[in-house]
Amino acid sequence: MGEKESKKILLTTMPTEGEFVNWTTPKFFTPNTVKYMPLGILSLATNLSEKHEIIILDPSSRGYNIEETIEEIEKENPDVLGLSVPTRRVYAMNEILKKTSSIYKVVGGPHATYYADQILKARADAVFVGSLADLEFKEAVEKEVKGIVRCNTKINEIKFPKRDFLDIEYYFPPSEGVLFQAENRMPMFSSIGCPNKCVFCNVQLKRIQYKKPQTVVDEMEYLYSIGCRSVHILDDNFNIRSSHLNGILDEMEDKGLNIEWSGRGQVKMNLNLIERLSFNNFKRIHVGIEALDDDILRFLNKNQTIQDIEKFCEITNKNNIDILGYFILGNPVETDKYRSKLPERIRELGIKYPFFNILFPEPNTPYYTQLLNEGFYKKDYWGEYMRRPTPYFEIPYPYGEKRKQEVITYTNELIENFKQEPEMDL
Ligand code: B12
Repeated sequence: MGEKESKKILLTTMPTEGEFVNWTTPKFFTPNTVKYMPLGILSLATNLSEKHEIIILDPSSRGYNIEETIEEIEKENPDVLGLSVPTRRVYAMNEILKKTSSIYKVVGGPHATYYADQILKARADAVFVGSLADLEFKEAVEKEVKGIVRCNTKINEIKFPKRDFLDIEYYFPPSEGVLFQAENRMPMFSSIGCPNKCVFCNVQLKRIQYKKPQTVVDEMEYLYSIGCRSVHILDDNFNIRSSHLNGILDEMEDKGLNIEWSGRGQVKMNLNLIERLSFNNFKRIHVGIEALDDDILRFLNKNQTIQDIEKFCEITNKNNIDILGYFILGNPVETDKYRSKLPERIRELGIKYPFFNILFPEPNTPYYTQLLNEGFYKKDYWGEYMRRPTPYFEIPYPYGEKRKQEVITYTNELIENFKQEPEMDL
């Protein structure tokens, strides 16, 4: 096919079927109530040449299994098939690559960064490595580039993702069964990357890039125009840099934009900005608290102390911004005393929506490497699994089955204690 012709391009997320088991959120392995649009492939689609026909599939949100996903793809018979793959869905990726008939199949997303060679062996024609891939993908579609493509797209060189490739209303949160109410909430990203090196995180390599404030606020206005009434900035870490926040606030004030908004970031921020955020209709902040104990925070290499958490909570509450705090339980340095005091301390700090997770050794995390080095794991389970992914693989719990049950029971008790709705939320 020549460079000038229009192609049919199908971009898809991965179905959950067969994904490796992780005990992060114990009761709720398959969250389905809250759905988010797949921003990565929407961004790719928006930045392609307009001459192409583009189809977006989201089996991840739609709940399709692998077979249904393959059927949908085959029905469309695309010239280009693009898969967006998180590591835990590598089994589904392999099946889809094996059983679809597009002549040009490519893979991108978080899994591609670490496992490009294995993905090529699994029959992909090209693999896109790096955090933003829009410009490289655009070129590859025209030239059918093969092999590993190293990506270096800059955040301000691309257009923000258009949402109308998908049925927008399908993604609005329901009015029941959710942790908090936010009318027609939609996510967007204003930056990528994070400077911290927490041991449990598998995104250690991303260089930080910020969108221009003007583009951020243009995107908020666009979201409003398509029915959104609550914008969620779903960045890796949106509030590290004061000038980024001030820029957005200046722009919102200049334009008189008064939409409700929220964001995902860290407790260590310029606390002087909180009042101004609140004044500009900022309603809720999602932060990784992880633990209320300095030893645990140190173990996690979390760049914050109890004192930072306390100051942050005090000022945020004073300004009527709700706190959604993520916690990690099951740390090896956690004591019974710590656990029994935790609910009370969370209430004292005014963390309105505590969200409990269990420490999990994801592939490519410092925590997993540490478990290997210290002999808790006698072999490289993930290395082996990646060479031959089997459905629903479960890595053994590093501290034994008995301990695992204790941690799960205790975590579920905490969830009950706060009467959380059974739904994961980012
Ligand atoms: C927002 C977000 C979400 C949102 C939106 C996802 C999205 N963007 O499509 C929602 C809530 C849906 C989500 C869900 C999940 N997420 Co998420 N998510 C994120 C977060 C915070 C930011 C991603 C983002 O929007 N970036 C901005 C967009 C533009 O970039 P992008 O998605 O990376 O896409 C660019 C490139 O990766 C590349 N690319 C991506 N796909 C493809 C495909 C092709 C063909 C090509 C060429 C290129 C390409 O080009 C894109 C545009 O430049 C990241 C953290 C991070 N650091 O990346 C976690 C992260 C990606 N998520 C993660 C996980 C585990 C999940 C879930 C599996 C969780 C679950 N329990 O179900 C699901 C998978 C859903 C799916 N789409 O299949 C992990 C992945 C870990 C890993 N190594 O695999 C991350 C890294 C968080 C973490 N540290 O654990 N997520």
